[in-house]
Amino acid sequence: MFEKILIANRGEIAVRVMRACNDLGVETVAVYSDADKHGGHVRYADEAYNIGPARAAESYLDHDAVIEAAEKAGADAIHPGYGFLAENAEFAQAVQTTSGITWIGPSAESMEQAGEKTKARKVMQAADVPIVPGTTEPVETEAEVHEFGDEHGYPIAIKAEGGGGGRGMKIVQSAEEAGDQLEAAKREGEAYFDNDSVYLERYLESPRHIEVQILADEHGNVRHLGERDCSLQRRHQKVIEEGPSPALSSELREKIGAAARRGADEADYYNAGTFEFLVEEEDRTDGELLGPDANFYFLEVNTRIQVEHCVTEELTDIDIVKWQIRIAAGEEIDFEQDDVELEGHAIEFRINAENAANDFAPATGGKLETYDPPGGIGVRLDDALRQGDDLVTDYDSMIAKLIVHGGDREECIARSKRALAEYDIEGIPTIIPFHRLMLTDEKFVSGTHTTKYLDQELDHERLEESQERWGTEPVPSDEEEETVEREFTVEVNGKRFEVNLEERAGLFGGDGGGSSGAAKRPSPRGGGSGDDSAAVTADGEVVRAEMQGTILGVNIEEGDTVNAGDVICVLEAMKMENDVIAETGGTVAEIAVSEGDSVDQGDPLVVLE
Ligand code: MV4
Repeated sequence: MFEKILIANRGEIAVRVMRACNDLGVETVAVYSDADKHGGHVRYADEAYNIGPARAAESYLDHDAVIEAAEKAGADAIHPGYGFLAENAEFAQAVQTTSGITWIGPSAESMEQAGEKTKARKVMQAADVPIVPGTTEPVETEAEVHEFGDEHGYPIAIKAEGGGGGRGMKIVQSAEEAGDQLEAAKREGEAYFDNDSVYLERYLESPRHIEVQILADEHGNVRHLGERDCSLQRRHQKVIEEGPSPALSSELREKIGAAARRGADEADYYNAGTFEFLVEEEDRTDGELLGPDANFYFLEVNTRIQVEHCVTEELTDIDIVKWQIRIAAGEEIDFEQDDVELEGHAIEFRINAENAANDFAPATGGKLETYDPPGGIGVRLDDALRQGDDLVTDYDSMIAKLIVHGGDREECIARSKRALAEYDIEGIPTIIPFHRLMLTDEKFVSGTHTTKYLDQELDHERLEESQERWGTEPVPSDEEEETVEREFTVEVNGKRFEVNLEERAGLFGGDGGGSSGAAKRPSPRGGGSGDDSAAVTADGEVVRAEMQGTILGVNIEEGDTVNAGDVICVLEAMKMENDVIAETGGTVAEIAVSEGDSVDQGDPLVVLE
């Protein structure tokens, strides 16, 4: 076993990995940027090294800085967590070739292979794992797209060889669109992944997103730990994950799990990994499940521990992170496939510092005035923050994960309602109100939601209502005067009452209003920095950066017409490439950024007229 592991990450996942280290009796080393000097992961570690400025490219993504810190600390292994360097084959290779330091993850070769989509499709095909009907070689011409459409029908997905996770995919609805979409897909592939190679798949209109957790060692043992259902997504960002899938029969579950196992075996894959599948929905009556003949197709492999791994840990009682470390240390998996049993039901809620009623706008700052997480039976919290901490907004907006376990889905949902009601956070907005809404949502509760549900079907008004009812921040309004809520406790005839008073914010000058976090005056979206009105001059709908990051590419030019839902530009943040999407259609009046620009949260990007 290793003696000391450096965790090349921050926040909750860094603490999660350190907890596994502690359980194994291994010392921990944190790295941190200037923005994270007081970070929870720094507090938790045995020792910690500053590796650079807030900008991730100069700290958490700096290969040399991370490896140097490991050498300085005398660490004998590096765990990358998720995001940042976790799926960077070049970094894995650099760690592997540094003497005395082991990479905790799959081989650099596996990571590279998973990144090349047609390669991965070929390997799966060889292992008899169904892939989405389509090509396993790149396509070049419009004629090839037409030919595919004639044979398989429309719509067709054109995907970038280097894509994944919601990027580099174009949908062709009819033969007339083939030429334009092929060109667009190639252009995006070239701009974002340095690779204009694209391939084709039949586009499934409303699939479920099912992923299978794999653990494999370097001695040829491959186990699957069941599946997670991640169908509840907003613009490719997962918000709630659960397992087992409420849609699969046990026969179908076994088939998909066995397929993932064959795939991992064929690819000589080791360490933890996730095999993603699309499962085609069918017309189902209440309580009916997808049977063994339902269509399922391999989509891609994630070569890292995932945010939602905890769902599987709760179901199987297997510590996946601990196994990642043991496998990297050369140990052999000591349980058989038949020993893996899924116990009950688990749901994970991502606690993001965002306001769901305001288009999930991330908080631009704030302090955890109150942080009082839930507990009790079936409740697990993975977090790194504590009451009194300032919110760090330089990376992503996820501050914690609540994972709830129950004997069945019904008990799990009841416990989830209870746990989310217990969760008391003040000083920053969170999407707890959104989660509480989902737990009363007919579609979610019945388990019939698909990947389209949040983006296309959920009524925005219900988000506002839930925010009003359960949120600590007011629903944004167009009115100038915001109200501030203050809580008082009174006793009337010996009985205790909690009283909320609403007052106009203007009545409080400065911070003369005491210490309640709830009394903070909310800043209107994008208005935080005050000086950004100078950056754009055109009138119209200003599209702003949702997070700090780097502009990887701009897809539009001034004068272009865009439709709602079009990708305007791509913003890299936390190593993830995020599409910036037009909320409304319009004409591009002004473009405030260009490729390579570094932007802060709230900065204007584009003005639409
Ligand atoms: C698809 C698809 C339908 N048909 N491919 C989106 C992320 C990228 N990694 C693959 N994605 C999809 N590929 C075919 N042939 C639908 C999606 C998709 C999706 C997939 C998983 C989870 C959420 C999604 C949301 C929208 C679209």
